[in-house]
Amino acid sequence: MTNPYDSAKPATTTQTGTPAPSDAHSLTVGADGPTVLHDRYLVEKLASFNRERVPERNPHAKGGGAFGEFVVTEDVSAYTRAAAFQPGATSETLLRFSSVAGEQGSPDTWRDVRGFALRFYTTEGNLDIVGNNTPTFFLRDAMKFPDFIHSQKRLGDSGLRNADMQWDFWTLSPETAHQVTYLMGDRGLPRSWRHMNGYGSHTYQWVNAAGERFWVQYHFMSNQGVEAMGAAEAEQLAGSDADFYRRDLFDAINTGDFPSWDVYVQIMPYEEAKAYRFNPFDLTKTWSKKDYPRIKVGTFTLNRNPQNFFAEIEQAAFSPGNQVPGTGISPDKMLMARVFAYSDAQRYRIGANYNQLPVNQPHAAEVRNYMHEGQMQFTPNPAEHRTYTPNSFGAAGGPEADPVAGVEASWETDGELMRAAATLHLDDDDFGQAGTLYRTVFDDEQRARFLETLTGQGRGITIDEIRERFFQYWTNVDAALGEALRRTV
Ligand code: HDE
Repeated sequence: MTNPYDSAKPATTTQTGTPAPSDAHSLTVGADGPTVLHDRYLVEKLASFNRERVPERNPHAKGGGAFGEFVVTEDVSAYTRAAAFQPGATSETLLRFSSVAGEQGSPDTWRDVRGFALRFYTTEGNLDIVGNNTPTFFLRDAMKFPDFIHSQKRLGDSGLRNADMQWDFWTLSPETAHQVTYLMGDRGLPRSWRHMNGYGSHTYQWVNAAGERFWVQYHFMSNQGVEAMGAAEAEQLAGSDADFYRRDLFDAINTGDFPSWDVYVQIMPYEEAKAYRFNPFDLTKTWSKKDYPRIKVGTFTLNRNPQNFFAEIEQAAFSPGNQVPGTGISPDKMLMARVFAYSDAQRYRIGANYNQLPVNQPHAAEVRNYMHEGQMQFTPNPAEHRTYTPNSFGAAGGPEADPVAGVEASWETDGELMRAAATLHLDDDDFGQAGTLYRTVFDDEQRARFLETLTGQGRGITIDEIRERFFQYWTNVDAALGEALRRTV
């Protein structure tokens, strides 16, 4: 193999293609004289350097990702007409993993929920299922989201993270108990991104070719198995290798050890939502797999690392609003707010035309609309294309909306406008499913690690009133657990 270091280097250029004079010397008066302002290459290079960072995601700043392929191996066409979910269909995918609370430079192995943002580049446009490695979330109303994230980040005066703040919020918001139980359990410290499951978390909607509607929960089951990392190892790695997960994924794919996940769905017939014992649109709850067993759809495999981390991962812009014909959202309050929030965040982080970046463009469908201009417009429309619709210029004049192809998920709704807690169903309460998770899903070793973690958490609380609520919160989850914590903390 020729030595790559022997090849003659191409000439560096300015951003407009002109050969660059030097990457070592500024333009000065004499070798030792003042630097002149008209050194455009120096100014261009320094100005570019000052603008290299886009605002990090808030939350989910730290992460990593890769591309791959999804193959449908089963027949779920009875439930959805989406082209990407038809038997034998294949779609390119992008998956970004992330942590939630940490900033971009934070250690991968801090205890946290992990983001699992999955994109299918389908022939009907991009489908994004932007979930986590947990099937639930802390909240059921978006109004509390900014406050929740603030409580997980840093105190206003010292800029420090703080256990009192975290547990003050959690113990004043009982709906968080199910997700906090996941967070303080093994899911909060995965062995790697490859060794964890992903979940859509919300209830979504599927619509089949006959127009019949179903409620859906997405599950992405790791074929690498689900493994946890011990707290001591995680703490050591937080110091010695802050990018442990990112490196693990990149190296695995580089060596051809391609991770894969099986895609499953739980399907609830449309009408059953009304009578289900839990509110099926309550993001803090799971659907019993006895009531609605997982149905396999196919498998996706990650087999290609990004060529450029910033361009393809830092600027990847996922949104739960990116649905395709045959899929859609549900009346889950949090999900509906996310449909607005993600594109708002991305217009701020990246710019008005962020969807024209290669990583965000559809890769298997065309873009045709009348949104022609705005900051950094990348792809001008054909000259004969009109800037408005309706117009009298036929196909050349531009596209026309298609109410059949573009049909969206829907549901019936009525009632007075109000601000109120969601109506709870028969078995709904904030601690029941958390208790079930602790008592029947965790095994003995997991329960022991869980108690150890909570003991450490409890010892970090310095305000008596919050500590007492901490004990009560866990007693509500499981009385024996609450008593044990009163002994150990
Ligand atoms: Fe996010 N979330 N979120 N979130 N979220 C963002 O998007 C938001 C929620 C999740 O790898 C942001 O571009 C609101 C639930 C992931 O690029 C932002 C609410 C779930 C990622 C945002 C939620 C998530 C994000 C940050 C309450 C799991 C990383 C910047 C309604 C089911 C995606 C950005 C990636 C990122 C808003 C709640 C998961 C600010 C308003 C619930 C995996 O738009």
